[in-house]
Amino acid sequence: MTARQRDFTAPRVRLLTPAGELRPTPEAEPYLPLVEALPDEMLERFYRDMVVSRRIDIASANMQRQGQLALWVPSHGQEAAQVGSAHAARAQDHLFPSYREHIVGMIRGLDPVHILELLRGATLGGWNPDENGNFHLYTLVLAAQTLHATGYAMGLQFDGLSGTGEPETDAAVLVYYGDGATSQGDANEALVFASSYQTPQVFFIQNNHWAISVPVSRQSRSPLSLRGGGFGMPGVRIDGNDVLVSYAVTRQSLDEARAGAGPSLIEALTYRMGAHTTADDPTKYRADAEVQHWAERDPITRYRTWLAGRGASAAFFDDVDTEASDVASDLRRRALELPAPTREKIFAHVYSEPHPVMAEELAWLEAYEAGFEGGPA
Ligand SMILES: Cc1ncc(C[n+]2csc(CCOP(=O)(O)OP(=O)(O)O)c2C)c(N)n1
Ligand SMILES: [Mg+2]
Repeated sequence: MTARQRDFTAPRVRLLTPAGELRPTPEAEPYLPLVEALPDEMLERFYRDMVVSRRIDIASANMQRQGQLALWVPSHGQEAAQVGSAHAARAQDHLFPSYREHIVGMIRGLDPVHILELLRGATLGGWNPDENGNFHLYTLVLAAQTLHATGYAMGLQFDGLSGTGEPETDAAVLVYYGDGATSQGDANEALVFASSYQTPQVFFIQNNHWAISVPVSRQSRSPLSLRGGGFGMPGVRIDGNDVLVSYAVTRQSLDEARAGAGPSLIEALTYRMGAHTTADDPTKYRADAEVQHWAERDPITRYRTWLAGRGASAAFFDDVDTEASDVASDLRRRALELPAPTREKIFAHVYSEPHPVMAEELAWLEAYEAGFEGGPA
């Protein structure tokens, strides 16, 4: 045996077992007080948000199948990772999503109709993060948001908006990306800069085990949480289907980042139960047994069991179901009413001043479309 390291393992930090029992693993013990400090309303809110997320997922996937959305990006199975971590952020923090974090945006105050607007092709842009809880734009270019986030965190630091010792105003950055995105150069460059400048930042990897049809086992031979240590920052691997640990570990990491302790990395082990997007068919590349294994670790079921065990009533669960249905049907109704963008809008914001090429292209498009009037559709 040579001195070369061959053992690459990391414990999975967990508070809530798949059976819904609060039984912290040894590494999770220090996080327990953060959960014990949560009021009942917050614990109930976690459940509500996870159920709302799942209902919106179903309603939106249906809309895509009915031809009302160009695409839907499901988050079924990842509700605990997203809801727990989103609630860990403070109002002044900045969140940089990839493209699957719909409920994170909603928790920050984004009206989800703006997400459907994008996926319906009814807008040519996104939303203003300043008016939407510092929830930044979706980024389809894998891992690009990790660099945006690190740049933003450096800016916070240079502007003296973090690490001053004022917990109510010090800000931090939380950036989401996937297991596949960890292979991008951008993700690695972001880790280098974050570590070099000790940015106030948390990297949150949702390891849902697949990058479309490529399994995470192909992309990394060691737990992704170990990448933190390789770049000189703490890394922790959590059970991403446990909303309590997702909340507590992210809370602690963001608190430390705001206080000036530098960046850290969280790998949330979870599973994408559905397709990558509605354009994907996962039955072509993954085994039913694997999906079944994860179905038995469902984040909502385990949390519901725990809540019921500590006294949540049947009426509470019924109310949440009703509310989630209402939110989803209201969203659907509003999405169907979204006006299509006018053809002028495509050209209007390319340059700040009128531009002859834009005028020429608009005239061409108008003439082209006029050619269909009265003729074949
Ligand atoms: C730079 C870049 N390369 C490739 C793609 C195509 N692509 C879109 S999603 C995806 C897989 C991403 O997997 P992961 O990071 O694990 O996130 P997940 O979709 O599983 O949440 C790929 C390869 C892309 N969008 N951007
Ligand atoms: Mg993935």
